[in-house]
Order: sequence, then structure tokens, then C-alpha cells
Amino acid sequence: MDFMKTLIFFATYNEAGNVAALIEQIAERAPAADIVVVDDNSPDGTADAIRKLGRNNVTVLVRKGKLGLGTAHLLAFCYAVANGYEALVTMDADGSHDPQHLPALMEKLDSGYDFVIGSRYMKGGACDYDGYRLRVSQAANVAARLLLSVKLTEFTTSYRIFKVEKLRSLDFGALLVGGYSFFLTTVVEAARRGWRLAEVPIHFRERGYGTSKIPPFEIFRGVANLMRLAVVKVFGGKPSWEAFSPQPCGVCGTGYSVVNAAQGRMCVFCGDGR
Ligand SMILES: Nc1nc2c(ncn2[C@@H]2O[C@H](COP(=O)(O)OP(=O)(O)OP(=O)(O)O)[C@@H](O)[C@H]2O)c(=O)[nH]1
Ligand SMILES: [Mg+2]
Repeated sequence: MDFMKTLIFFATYNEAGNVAALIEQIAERAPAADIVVVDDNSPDGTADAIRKLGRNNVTVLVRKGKLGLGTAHLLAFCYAVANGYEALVTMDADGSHDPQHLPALMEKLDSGYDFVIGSRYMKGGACDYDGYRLRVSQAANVAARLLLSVKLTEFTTSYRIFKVEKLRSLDFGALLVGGYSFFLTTVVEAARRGWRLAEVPIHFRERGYGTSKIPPFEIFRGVANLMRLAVVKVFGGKPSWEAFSPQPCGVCGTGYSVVNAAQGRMCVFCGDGR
């Protein structure tokens, strides 16, 4: 298939035990795609483990420290736009997001959508979580569907594909929300702008090596963010159609400084707030 020029992104923090197999599996399923990794200077040497593979379609962007998962995704958005990609896939690097689903995500996007998310909860999907974690995740996704009236069964997982041209119409500053709330907020901002949204079923697996990086307080931040988005939906009116707006960063020299009207600016590459 002559697919769009595609970039596949994942963020890493201490995933040295997972990255080699992941990159190999991505290469099997999406051989024409480039890969960009945003690593937050993982102490376990993740960046070196990737460089050792010697693949010339893989770029590793190393940030100086743990600047968070949401800003890593924003950096990938900036990078995809700046480098002329047409499609951007985002996924986790810990083995939860199986590259076997890449062709389905890509084909669905190509059939006329702007955004496709891998769903654990639609027919045909599956989630290896159990007990408390499964119930929290299911409840969060049902609540999002009802409160936001967006017809998806999945909002929170980061296995997605975007039309890059559409990313330019998002207000990146509105996505500087901190932590895992980034993922729900992205879907809501896309829906408010009339993007065509779709989902395909995925089997979400338990992570491979290593440990989870989600701090427990993320649940509370997630609930607060969902309430905020529900209020914005009712009272927020039309979104501002601010174009893709990252600015040059005076400290690191990249063009990846994202501006948020309320919180000021943040460079999603070096973390500088000026
Ligand atoms: N660069 C960067 N990557 C991160 C950061 N936090 C998490 N990650 C990566 O983001 C992905 C998701 O993180 P996980 O810790 O697996 O979070 P999760 O999948 O929501 O939680 P589990 O279900 O417990 O695995 C993994 O590839 C992590 O290595 C961060 O602060 N910076
Ligand atoms: Mg995980």
C-alpha cells in the first residue's frame, strides 16, 4: 500500500528492556514509517539501547530530565508538523500497545478519518488489566462518553493515529494540561473542531519489562480534568481557531515553545518556561 508519509512516536522512561523488540515489530508491520522517540534521559540507558540498533529511520530526541508524558506527545506533534509528515502514530513503549494493530489504524485513517484511536472497550477489543485498574479505566471511559457526548468507547489510551495537517488546527497551548489528562483533552479538542473521529479494536496487554510510571494522584487530576472539559463543552462556545502556534525557544533554539494564554509558555523540548 502506498500509504501517507508516516511517523511513529513513542515516549520512553526506563524502557531499555522493551525498545529493541518494539522497534523490530514496528518495522515488520509498518516498514515504510520513520520512528521518533522522546526519551527523558532514562537512567537505565534506553536512548543508548535504541542507538545501538543502528537503524537509520529511528531518531531519538533526548530531553534533559523527566518532563512528563503529555509534553513528550506535544513534542512529537511539533516534530511531525515541522518535518512534513502526513500521518502520526502515537503509542506506549512498554509492550501494552501491540504493533500488530498498526495496519488497522493506518487503513482506518486512510478510509477518510482525521483521527483513529485503538479501543479496548469496543466490540473486538480487549484489556489485560484486572480488578481495580480495569474498573477505573472502564468507568473513566464511560463517563467521558456520556459527559462529553463524543461517540467513542475509548478516550484515554495513547494508541492513536492523526492526520498531521489536522494537528495544525489544534491550539497546542490548550493541551498543556499536565500528566495523563493530555490524552482525553486531545480527543475533546479534536471533537470540538469537527474532526472525523473513529476507533478500531485493540488488545491492550500488560506492560513488558519495568514498572508503571503513573503516580496515584493522576486519578484525581483525571476526574477534575473530565469535569472541566464537560463544563467547557456546555459553556465554552466555539473553540478559538488558533493555528499551530509553537514559537522559537530562546534557550535551546528549537521551534518547540508552546504558548498557553493562562499558564505562559513552555518549551516542550528543553522545559524552559520563559
Ligand atoms: N519521555 C517520557 N516518557 C514517559 C514518561 N512517563 C511515562 N513515559 C512513557 O510513556 C509510556 C506510558 O507510561 P506507563 O508507565 O506505561 O503508563 P501506563 O501505560 O499508563 O501505565 P501502566 O498500565 O501501569 O503501564 C511508556 O512508554 C513510558 O516509558 C515521562 O515522564 N517522560
Ligand atoms: Mg503502560
